Amino acid sequence: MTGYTMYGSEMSYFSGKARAYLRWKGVEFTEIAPSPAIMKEEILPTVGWPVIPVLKTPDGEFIQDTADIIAHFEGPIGAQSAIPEGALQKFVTYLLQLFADEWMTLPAMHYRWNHNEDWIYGEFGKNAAPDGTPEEQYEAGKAVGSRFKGFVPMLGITPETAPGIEKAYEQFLADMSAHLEKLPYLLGTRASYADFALIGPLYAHQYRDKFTGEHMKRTAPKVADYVERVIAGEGREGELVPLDDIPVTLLPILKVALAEHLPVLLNTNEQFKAWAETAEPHSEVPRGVGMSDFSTGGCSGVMASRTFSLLRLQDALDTYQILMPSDKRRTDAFLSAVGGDALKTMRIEPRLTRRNYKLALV
Ligand SMILES: N[C@@H](CCC(=O)N[C@@H](CS)C(=O)NCC(=O)O)C(=O)O
Repeated sequence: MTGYTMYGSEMSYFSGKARAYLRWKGVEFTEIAPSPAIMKEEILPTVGWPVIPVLKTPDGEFIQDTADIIAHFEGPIGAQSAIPEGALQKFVTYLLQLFADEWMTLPAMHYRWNHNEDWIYGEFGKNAAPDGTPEEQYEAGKAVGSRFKGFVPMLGITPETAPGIEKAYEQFLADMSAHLEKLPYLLGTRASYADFALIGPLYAHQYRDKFTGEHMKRTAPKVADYVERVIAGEGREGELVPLDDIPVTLLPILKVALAEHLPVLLNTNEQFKAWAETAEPHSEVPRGVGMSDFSTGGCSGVMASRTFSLLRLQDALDTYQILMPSDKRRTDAFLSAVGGDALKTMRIEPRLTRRNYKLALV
């Protein structure tokens, strides 16, 4: 497993997820922050849109999407798998990925763009104009960063929702700190897939961004320590919790995640279904299919209904729908305990897939 190149960045949410996994898995890879030339000459002609992380294999194949990057190394290689074997732990892993990838974008983007804006422009600028003066780097960074800042309103991040986003994040830090009192990783004494997913929001934005990171280290040092361990690829030894159990200390996190995210997912699914009724078979799916009301930390707002979230949800539902009866009974009891009853009957129809690095109908 040599000769892999990951086009990624220290400032990028999903690069952190992929990097943590690749290190944990022991993959030899070189990470390169894509210059404008790499973006134009390598990523755009193959992947078709400007995105990171992108993994280039020794055969010259390009893999985009962190789930696909991880899947590339899981399975037949014979080494330790990141995905738990236990049915309930596997299902919860995909629920945690859904939360980490698709809901934690709220605090990540809020804190970056409302508390670290000037600082992050400087960071983007170090990549975009490595030889420039600090002023030139700031301007170059602003040109790059403006595109990402542009996502803030469609995530429903406004002055009205900001206090709720902060309240929910503080609650998450408290719940995660309580969990880490009991276990060093989400599902045991070793790291697994859900830990890599959580590193997406927790590393680049919540730990590495200057002011947010200082806040985490001051108020939730156990979470900061966890982030340092997972991003370093630690946690290869140890075990997952025996008997396919879910640590009770994860329940508060999952309850809030489902209470806040599920209404948005249900509404997005309805809007997606309505869109699909008139769509051509196998067509590309738009990134948004309308707007959804949401509530977080007691504040309400409106956000774009993002179709990609349904793909991550589909992975969780797929594991649920093939459960053996005894696993299903345990999983149903678990879902009732965390407020996830709606998932028992939910279907993504038509099914989603990824084609040519984009979301598409199967
Ligand atoms: N779901 C993808 C998302 C990748 C992604 O959103 N990357 C961000 C940077 S962290 C990006 O480049 N976004 C550009 C865009 O969304 O247009 C994954 O898991 O890899």
